[in-house]
Amino acid sequence: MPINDFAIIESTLREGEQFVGADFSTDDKIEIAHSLANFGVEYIELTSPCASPTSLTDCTLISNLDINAKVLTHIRCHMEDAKVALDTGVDGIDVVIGTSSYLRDFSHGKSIQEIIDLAQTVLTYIREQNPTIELRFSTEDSFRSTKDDLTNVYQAVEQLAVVNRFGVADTVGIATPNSVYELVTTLRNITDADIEFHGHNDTGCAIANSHSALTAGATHIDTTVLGIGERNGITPLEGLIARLYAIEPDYIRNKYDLHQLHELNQLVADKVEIEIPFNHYITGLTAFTHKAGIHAKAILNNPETYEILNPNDFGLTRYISIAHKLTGWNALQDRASQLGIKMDPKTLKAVTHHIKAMADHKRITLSDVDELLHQWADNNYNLDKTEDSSKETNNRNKQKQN
Ligand code: HCA
Ligand code: CU
Repeated sequence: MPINDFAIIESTLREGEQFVGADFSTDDKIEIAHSLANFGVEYIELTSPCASPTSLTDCTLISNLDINAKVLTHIRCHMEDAKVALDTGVDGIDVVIGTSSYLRDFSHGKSIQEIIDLAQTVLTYIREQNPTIELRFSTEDSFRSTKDDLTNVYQAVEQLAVVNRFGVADTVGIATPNSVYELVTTLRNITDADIEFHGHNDTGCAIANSHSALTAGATHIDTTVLGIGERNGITPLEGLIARLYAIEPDYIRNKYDLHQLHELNQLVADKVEIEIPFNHYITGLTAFTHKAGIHAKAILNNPETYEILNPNDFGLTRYISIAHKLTGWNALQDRASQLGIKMDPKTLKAVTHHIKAMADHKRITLSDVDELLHQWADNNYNLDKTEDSSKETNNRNKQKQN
């Protein structure tokens, strides 16, 4: 199924607050909310107003901000929580209750029938109080709940005809793309309402699982910036964007302001006092860095040979690393022309050989390479000297080792 109609429920200000390093002040939340809305996420989910006194006031405050995103809050399936959430002025309420035996036995202690009864009471109440609020019902730990239990719960809620959206949650990161596809398909057969997927990343499947949910008919995906959340978090916003851009680049380019992604990542990384991981999707330091000579050559001819994401679309640039033993003469030629140096192919290949030999024995830097390119172009070295100078380097290094 083509990915051409979905929405992001951005939960940095809810699931993300559950990240061990997160302690957002009110101003932080306002800044992040603006930044998320400017990027273009459709929804911003906030911590339950029942979590703390400031969570309540922040919920009301952020609901009233002039931003281009709907504001949701997230509550337990609980009458008191529902009453407080309704008073905040949010655009929508996400209600959740655990259905796995773990959560029934070790958390809230309710049977499936009691869950159904409670859901009926709480959801009907919210709908009566506010006929237009967006109402979502989700089962926590869906992927360790039995199919029968889930079907019974979802069918009972569907019959109430009060919710706009159902959710499935991979609370512990156990799901795989196949199991997500299967569960979302089951739910799709129960309801015509929207379907949301929330996936934890304990086993590295969160992005693939989110994508699988969309292909099975889900309409909403939960993300957080940098994937922050409980334990190692959930589907990272940047990873979802990368995954979907790889399939529908035009659609994603038009839907979100991709140039803002890096700044948004840096903002959240600073607030939670972490670095953006070097290998992070799109915004990590090495996401657009190429190294091996054969990669560099093809990248210089046509970047798409080794890039499915165009860094320019994200306001970023690619980098070709050349100061190492895996370098190649095409990359060095490109560097030489950046420096305004002209070299005949024979000299270029010889200097490449020299640089590789040198890098075999010590770490070299881009300025070492630049210096060598200049020296060789100025004929300070000729081909005979090459041999000598690599020998010299070898000898020097050998002496150092001894
Ligand atoms: C949690 C709850 C939740 C809820 C997801 C949802 C989860 O563990 O804090 O409402 O869909 O992972 O199950 O984040
Ligand atoms: Cu979660």
